[in-house]
Amino acid sequence: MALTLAIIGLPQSGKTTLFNALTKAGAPISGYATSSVQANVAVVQVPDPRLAPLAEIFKPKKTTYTTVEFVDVAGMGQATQSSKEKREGLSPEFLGHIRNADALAIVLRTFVNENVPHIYGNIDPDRDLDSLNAELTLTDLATVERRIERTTKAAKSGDKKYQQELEVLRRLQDALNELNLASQVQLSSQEASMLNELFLLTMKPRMYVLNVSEEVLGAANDILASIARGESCEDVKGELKGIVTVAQRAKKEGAEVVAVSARLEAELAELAEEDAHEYLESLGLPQLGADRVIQVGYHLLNLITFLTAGEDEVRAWTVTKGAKAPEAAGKIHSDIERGFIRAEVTRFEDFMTVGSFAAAVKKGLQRLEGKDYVVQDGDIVHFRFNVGK
Ligand SMILES: Nc1nc2c(ncn2[C@@H]2O[C@H](COP(=O)(O)OP(=O)(O)OP(=O)(O)O)[C@@H](O)[C@H]2O)c(=O)[nH]1
Ligand SMILES: [Mg+2]
Repeated sequence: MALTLAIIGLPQSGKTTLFNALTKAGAPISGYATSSVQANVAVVQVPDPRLAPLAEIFKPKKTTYTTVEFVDVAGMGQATQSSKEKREGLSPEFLGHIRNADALAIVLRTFVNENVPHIYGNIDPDRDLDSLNAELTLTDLATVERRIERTTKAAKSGDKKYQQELEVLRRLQDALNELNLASQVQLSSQEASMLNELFLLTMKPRMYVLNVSEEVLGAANDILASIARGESCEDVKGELKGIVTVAQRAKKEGAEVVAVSARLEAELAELAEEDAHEYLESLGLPQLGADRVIQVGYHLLNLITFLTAGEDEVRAWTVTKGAKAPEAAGKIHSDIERGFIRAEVTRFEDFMTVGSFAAAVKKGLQRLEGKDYVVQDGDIVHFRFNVGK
């Protein structure tokens, strides 16, 4: 099952435009709308520059990319406006869609477009993020308070487990009451796993997608790079100011941030790949923003890619960071996990310098790894296994 990123943001921030760009750039495998709340769902391929050169060498019958799922949900705006008075958080229909997401892609508008009014009357991504966060934290607060009620009753039995749980829930309650994100609360791994079943929205890993005007895209990318390096970028004007503020916030939170022009991306997605790349080059941009969003989203999910390569298929596979060789084998087939003997591992970069597995063995570039080997991103793996009788 593909892991899911929910695209959320204020009304008219460019969510659907981005979604369309993502699904075209990433070649949708499936797309459908669900339930009463309108949602667009699509599984997209994760762009991986390693597959094409491998396919060049192996000339396989099939090349297979890893995938992630994006959901574009309408409805947050209405919830934002009504619940401001009622302090009740998000509507249940909307929630259903984002509760189960593994991470959030939060679209923040900085683009100027006179034909697209902003619900708050002017452009201010920092305020918009506050507003979205308020919505999410209030929803989480309601969840936590319901749980506190239940746990308080259970704790009357004197069971220590419930006392502990209550203590953690109260800490969360205090943080959320101050409109802090649950992810900013210090928790031990045991405490964090205890909270998993609450599916808190502000616990989810998040990326900020700044939807910027096409004209400032280059400058926005420079700013993101500078801030990532720890520079301050105080001396900017206009639209760039908001971009700096969000980038600094992201850095403080440990969240990812990407700048795109959703409209430009949607237009580029209509072009043939070659034309799109030519156009990007003319703008001085290294890569499609949609590709960046997919790749950053993929890493946000704590996933890495290992590769298999042969004449039948060149393929990228997803495992969670830290997975050991047998678990990776199990992604291919449970028999391979069960009968795991060894993994022959060649680094992609090493393989490309020699061009074949035989040459890699000869040059000592292929390792034999056992069941405790932690698979690394970019490993080309061949599993030896034996399922016996
Ligand atoms: N200038 C400019 N306009 C954009 C950009 N992205 C989106 N728009 C326009 O903004 C409007 C809203 O875009 P949508 O993608 O529908 O926004 P949304 O967030 O899905 O809106 P709701 O689903 O109604 O909440 C459309 O008219 C888009 O053409 C952009 O990067 N630049
Ligand atoms: Mg939309």
